[in-house]
Parts: sequence; C-alpha cells; structure tokens
Amino acid sequence: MITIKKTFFRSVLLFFAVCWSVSAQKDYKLWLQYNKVANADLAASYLSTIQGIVSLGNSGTVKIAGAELASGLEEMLGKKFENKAITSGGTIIIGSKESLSFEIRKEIGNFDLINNEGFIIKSISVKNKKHILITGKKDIGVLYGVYSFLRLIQTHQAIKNLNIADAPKTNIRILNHWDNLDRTVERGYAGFSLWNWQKLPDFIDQRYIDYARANASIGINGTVLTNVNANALILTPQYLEKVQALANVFRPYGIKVYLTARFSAPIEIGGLKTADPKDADVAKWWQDKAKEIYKRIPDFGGFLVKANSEGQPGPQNYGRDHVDGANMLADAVAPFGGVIMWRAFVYSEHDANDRAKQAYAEFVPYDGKFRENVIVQVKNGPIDFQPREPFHPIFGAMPKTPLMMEFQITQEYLGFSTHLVFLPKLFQEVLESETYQKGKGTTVAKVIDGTLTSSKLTGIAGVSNIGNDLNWTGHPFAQANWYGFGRLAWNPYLDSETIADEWLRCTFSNDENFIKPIKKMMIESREAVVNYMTPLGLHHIMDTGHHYGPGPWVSNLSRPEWNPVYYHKADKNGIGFDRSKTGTNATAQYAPEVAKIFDSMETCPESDLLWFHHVSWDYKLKNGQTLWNGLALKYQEGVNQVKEMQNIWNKTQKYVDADRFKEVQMLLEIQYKEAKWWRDACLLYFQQYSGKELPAGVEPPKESLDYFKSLKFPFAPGN
Ligand code: BDP
Repeated sequence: MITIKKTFFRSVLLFFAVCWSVSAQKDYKLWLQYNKVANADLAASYLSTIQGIVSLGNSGTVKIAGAELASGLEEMLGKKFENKAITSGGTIIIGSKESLSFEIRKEIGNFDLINNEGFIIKSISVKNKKHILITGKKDIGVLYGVYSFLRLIQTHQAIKNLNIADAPKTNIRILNHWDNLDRTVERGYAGFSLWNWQKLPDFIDQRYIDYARANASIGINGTVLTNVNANALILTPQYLEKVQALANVFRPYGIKVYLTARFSAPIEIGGLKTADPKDADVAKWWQDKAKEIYKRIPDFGGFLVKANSEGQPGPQNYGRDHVDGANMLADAVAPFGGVIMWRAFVYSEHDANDRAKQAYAEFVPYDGKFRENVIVQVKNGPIDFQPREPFHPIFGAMPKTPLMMEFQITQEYLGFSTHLVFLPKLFQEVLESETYQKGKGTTVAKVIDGTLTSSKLTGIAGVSNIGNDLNWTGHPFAQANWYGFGRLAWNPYLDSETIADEWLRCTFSNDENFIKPIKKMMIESREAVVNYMTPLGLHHIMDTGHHYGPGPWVSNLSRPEWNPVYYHKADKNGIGFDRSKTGTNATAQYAPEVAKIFDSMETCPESDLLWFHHVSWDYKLKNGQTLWNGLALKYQEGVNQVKEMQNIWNKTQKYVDADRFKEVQMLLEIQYKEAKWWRDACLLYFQQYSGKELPAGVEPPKESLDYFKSLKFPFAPGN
C-alpha cells in the first residue's frame, strides 16, 4: 500500500514537473516556437520542396544559420534534414555571395537590391534541379534570411517560386537596457537584469545565447548593456573583461555591444580633477579608454550618453555645451569606427519654459555642428514616453543632423508588465506623423531612415522590457512589443497589424479563429490604455516616482515639471495645457502646416486636444458631448474595452496552452481592476474642478477620492 502511494505521489509530481517544463519552455521560446505544421497537405508540400540543406562557408554566423535552419525545420516538419550536395536537388542552399559558385551567383544577378545586412531568398534551378537559395552580401544577411525563411513556414506561407529581397532600412537597430550593475533594472518590470556580472566572464548563461538568437531573428543588431543613468565602473578593466565575454557571444549573431558613458568617468575612475571636454587630459583619457575597449572588442559599437539631464553630469558642468561633449567623445571612438548616441532628453528646473519646448530649444541651434559619427537620440514625443504624445518637434527641425528614434518598450507609463498594450500601434502612429519638413509626405520615418537627409548614420532604439523572468518580459503579450520593435527598426514602414499577425502565428497558433479576434484585441489595446489613463491629450498624471497608477493630484514635488498638476492644469474653467500661440507657443516648434493644425481647437485632433489647449468644461466635442461628459465617457470606454479584451481572451482557451492562457487571463483581470482604478480616481479628482455630475453610462466610483489618494506603493518595481 505504502509503495503504491509513493509511486502514485511520484508520478503526480512528475506529471506536474513535465507540465511545468513544457509550458515554461513555451513562454521562454518567445516567437521561436517552431510548432509542428499540423495541416497534413501543407506539411507534405513543404516536405516535397525541401530535401536537405547545403551550407556554404565556415564562419560562426553561417554555422549558426545552418543549425537554426536544420533544427527549425525538424521541429516544424518532423524530419531530420541532412547536409546534402547540390547535385541532389531540392536543397536549401545557404551562403554569402562570396561563397557561391559562379553558376549559382548568376541566378541572383543583381546583389545591389540589398545592402550589407540584407538577404535574398530565391527559388533557383541548377542543372535542371530545383533549390532554394538564401544568400546575402555578407554572412549576417544569410542568418537574417534563414530566420525570415523559417518565418514563412511558421506563418504557413507557400515556399514555391520564392523571390524575396529584403534589407534593413536603418543601420542601428538597438535595445537600450536600463540595467544597473547590481542587476536592478530602472523601469524594468520583468525581474532582474539578464547580465550576471558576478559570474561573468567565465560563466556564459544559455540565456545570453537565446537573447542573441531572439534579437537576430528580428534583425536587432546592437545592445546597450547599461543604464543611461550610468555607472563609471563599467569602463574599468574588471568590467570590460565581462563586457568582452558578452560581445563574443553576440558577435556571430550580428549584434554589437555598446555601453553608456558616464561623463564624469575621468574623475571617478580616471583620477583626473575635471571632466571638461575641452581639457586635453580629459580628451586623452577618453582616447586611451577607447583604445583599451577596442583592443578587447574590435567591433565595439560606441557610447550612449545621457548628459546634463535629470542630474547626470555633462559638458555644461564646465560651461561647455552638448556639441563640445559629444564631439570630444566622437573623436575618441572615430579611429575605430565607433559612434556616439547623444541623447536629447533634456529639461531643466532652472528653465521656466514649458518642459515640452526645452529639448528643441536647446538642440535645434546645434544642427549641423556634430561630428559625422554622432547621432542624436530623440524620444518619440517631447515629454516622456506617455501613452500618447504628438511627435517630437526635433524630428522636423534638424535636417543636417542624424537623428535616431528612442521608443520605450518597457511600459513605465503604460501599466508596467501587467497591462496588455500592443506598442507597435503607438510606434507606427509616431513614424507615420507628418513633419512637413519638406512638405507633405515627409514623415518621421523618412527622417530617421535617412531618406530625407541622405544621412549615412540612421537608427532606432528601444528601451528594453527584458529581464530574467521566465518569459523574458513579464507579460506574455509584452513579448510582442520586443518583436514589433525589432520589426519596425528593420522596416519603419511596416503596418502594426502585419506585425501582430506574424507574431501571433509564430508565438501561438495559425488558426484563423484565434488570429482574427486576438489581432483585433491587440490593435485596439493601445487606445484602450489611452482611454482609461490619459484620454483626449492628457499626459503625465501618473503617481509620483514609480509612475504606477493615477496621481493627478500630486503637486508637492521639488521640481514643478515633475508634478502632474503642471501637466493637466485643471481648474474651474477647464482642463489642459495651453501650448498654442495664446499659451506657451510650443506649436511654433512644428512646421507651419503642422502648427496651424495644432494651434486651433477646431483642427487639433481631439486625441491631442488637452496636450495643446486649455479647454472649458462646457466646450462641445465633435460628437456633441461637452468636454466633461466626453472625458468621463472616454474613461468609461477604456474600462469597457478591457472588459471586451477579457471576453475575447476567454474564448481562446482551446487554441492556447493552459499556462499561457491562465497567465493572460489573470493579467487581464488585473488590468480591468486597474482601468477602473484609473477611471474612478481621475474622474473624482477632476470633478472637484468641473463641479459636474457624471454623465449617464459612466459607472459611479465605489471608493472616495481620499481613498485613492491614500494608496501608496513603496516597493513598486523599477523605481
Ligand atoms: C524617464 C524615466 C527615468 C529615465 C529617464 C531617461 O522615468 O527613469 O532615467 O526617463 O530617459 O522616463 O533618461
């Protein structure tokens, strides 16, 4: 009896252990699930086309490409694919231009359709035998081509008569990790930093390799390992040795390592008395530091710098300006091909001007003054990664300077990793915005991909949402934001719906009954968050410091522009920040065509209304509602949208593994609760000023304003 019980108990344990590991693997595998192709006809057609693999070339990158192809195909088609000779037919030939025989190369003809990172996938015929060729000018193109080919099968597309040429439209496609050396992550909601500094350089966690795979599969080619609020210690030999180990792991995946440079490092770790960029010893110190780094890491990408911003040191500490600082560092890395990504996220407590205007005011006069290897990194909007902001006016105003986009993938202001919000929708909105820099059609995307300026240095950065959580990003759907960021960095003209479609098929299922409703849910999720947090152009009304939950009442912070009351300006006359020409005239920082639209309440899109205008509570919105009623109804709409997301998700159980189904279900429940929290807290607070009743259709709050104000979150993550 006892043995039976024991055996039973053991098998139950084993059962759970197996279940756990299967689902844990699913979460962990991101969009690289490589699910078996269940449709027999489709699988048969793939199998009839593919007989084997021919791998040309010996580099680490081509070896990885071959291994990825073999294992991906095996998982999806249930068959091992041997290395074959070209003579046998039906092979997938992988190799860079150089590795191809003349006979095969001439099948491609023109390699100039692609750049050095691009790829070509083509059905070809050699001696009357059919093959699929995956090639590029360089090995990295071959790897990107392999991931793209695997994605065709992941998304159940035909692989007959292929003729695809694709290449990235930006050079620097990079994740910015705000990771500290103690492994906490600033604004990180998915656990601790991946970088285990204590065990590096000798212990190479499998996660580093899987991180590189995931990034390479979407074309990300750079990673800034450390927080913009930088620690100079990363530049000491003790840490550089560890950075070198990571760079060695990432290199064959085409990923360059970058670091943040603390401007005062020459003092802190160099023993100098100053960090003045015009001081010869300081410049020499950075030159030597660059030499030291490049000796270890010959393809080191360069530095990302946050200077004279939110208390970080910078050239202004010595009476110099951003150009002096950036150019001094640029000169240090230039001999090695390095770049400086200099951030334009600046605003000062000593400047009484509207915060939204400060970065433009400071940086635009520097246009054309930076060295060739400097790229200015600009946040998507003029304030700070809000659920919605109009595009940053700098994008239309520095034609002689390479500008790179900075998006935030981690959801600092968008509900952390408990809220489902599909960010590519937000990214797309920004990229499609018309700057009118050179008339109609000159969108933000055209500024940053260099079409407009023919800039050679182009890029898109995303503040990473990755941590050491089992599923990398905290929320299973936050993986889609990492994925979508990478896809948009590769091609800023991609549609977010296409991205959602791809991601869902690669991550969950190809079943249309699943794809259709869930895609719709993802696409609408962004507007839902805007509606229940900051509708009609409201912004920065999150609670203090951690930015978790509503705090429109906060007014006691030392710097005025850190207080939500600064941004919403609610009073008995109305609500909103007058940035039109009757107010701070921030609209004048845009091209006249854009300024004109934003300037008038009639033409300003209602989604940005309170960003640009202080509007009376009785103002009539386009739908005929008064502003107060319209605002309240928007908050309610956001809550309803989350309820609808729950309804949609609850119907998908049969298409999703049990664990991910449950995880998302629980997270949506949190999101629903918090959407109501946002609605109730904000409406109760603003009601003090409007003095009006909630309109019909808005659920009355169950708690008092004092209750919402009393909520404290001393250990909110990421702070
Ligand atoms: C703000 C974050 C802060 C960052 C800063 C930045 O709250 O943690 O350091 O941006 O981008 O949004 O430098």
